[in-house]
Amino acid sequence: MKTIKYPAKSDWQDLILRPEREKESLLDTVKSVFNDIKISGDSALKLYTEKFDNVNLTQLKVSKEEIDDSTNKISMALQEAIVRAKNNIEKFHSSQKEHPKLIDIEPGVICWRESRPIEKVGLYIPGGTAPLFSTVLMLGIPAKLAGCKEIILCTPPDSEGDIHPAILFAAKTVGITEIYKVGGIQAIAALSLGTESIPAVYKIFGPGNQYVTAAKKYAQEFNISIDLPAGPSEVLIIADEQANPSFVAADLLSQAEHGTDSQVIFLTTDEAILEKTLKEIENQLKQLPRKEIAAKALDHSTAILFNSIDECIQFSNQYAPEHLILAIKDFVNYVNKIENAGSVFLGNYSCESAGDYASGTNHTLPTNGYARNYSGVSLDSFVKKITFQELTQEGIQNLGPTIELMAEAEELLGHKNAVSLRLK
Ligand code: HSO
Ligand code: ZN
Repeated sequence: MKTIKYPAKSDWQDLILRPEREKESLLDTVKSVFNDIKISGDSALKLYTEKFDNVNLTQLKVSKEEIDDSTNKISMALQEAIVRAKNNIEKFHSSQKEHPKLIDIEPGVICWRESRPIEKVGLYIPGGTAPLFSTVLMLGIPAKLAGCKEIILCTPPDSEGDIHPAILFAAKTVGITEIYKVGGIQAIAALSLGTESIPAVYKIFGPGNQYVTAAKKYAQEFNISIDLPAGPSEVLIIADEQANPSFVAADLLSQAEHGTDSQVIFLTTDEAILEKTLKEIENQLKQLPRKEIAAKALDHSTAILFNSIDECIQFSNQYAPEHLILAIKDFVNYVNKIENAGSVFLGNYSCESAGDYASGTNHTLPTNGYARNYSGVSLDSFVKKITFQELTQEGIQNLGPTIELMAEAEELLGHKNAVSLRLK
């Protein structure tokens, strides 16, 4: 971890830059996979699965027996943990339900807004080094609560043609039954275009590598929307003199272990805490099975000493972290000052892992500075909001002349006429 002491404000802009990522254009690859899926559907999906996942599948859909069997393949303790997390996530996301409010704008003019579920959604769960079954909960629970009619889950199979049982158990717990063994660009293409066995959807959610990310970007050309522009995980921690260096180190490492491209930032006002935390990172890193990954992430991460917590907050607002941890005594005084962050963790005991798994908030959050203009996934991500209005005869009598005047000024006499006829 690079250490910087009391940087000048003019240097902040450079310090908030995310590590440069390969700019290789994957568009040609993405387009050609989409084209193959469009022409050959399932048989192209199977060929790609053979090529990239090294398995020859006869059936893409996970059977009911496979889903049910997941229960026998994971411990009772893990099953209970998943159910508990599910209940907490459900509790928090249920509280996001909105009830239509009828607004009396003027006499005879009533307007309101109602949510409707996005009918068909696709959830992508990556395979690879860590089976992210927690993401099944984070996407599946709000999709169910919103009332999405079709929830299609795609995830790549292992070389035996199996899906990790915890992914299947999480899906079963949420009530998702349409699960397909397909990953990568081809999964996103199938969800975008539809094949014989995989239905096309209207919105695609979920994390993924650079290929999946490029494919989600391209899917938007087919009028499909996506959850968030994806990027590597990140956390920014602000600590004062009362922070616990071993907690801070553990939280930094918990994000660093996600991937070599993860970024962790540590800001403090206390030089002793800085030194102790760096030492703790060194010690704890050695114990982690994913130490090589975490070490690479730490190579492009920074610890910065600042003069005041206010300055730390200003820097954090400029950086706009996916996760922000305030390991400071009087965090209540700073909550209002936070402008840009995906999800915030307050005090020494609120570790990011709590939000990653089980406290109730969603872990699909804006990265790469997008916390400046995007929210994380929530119930809202799975609905559209439709506005309604009812004007009575009295309403149009009252408001009509105003509309006529504006229409005439825009030289749209057809618009004016629609009112004038009703005023007669
Ligand atoms: N921290 C990740 C989410 C996650 N962590 C899943 C563990 N499992 C989002 O940045
Ligand atoms: Zn995490």
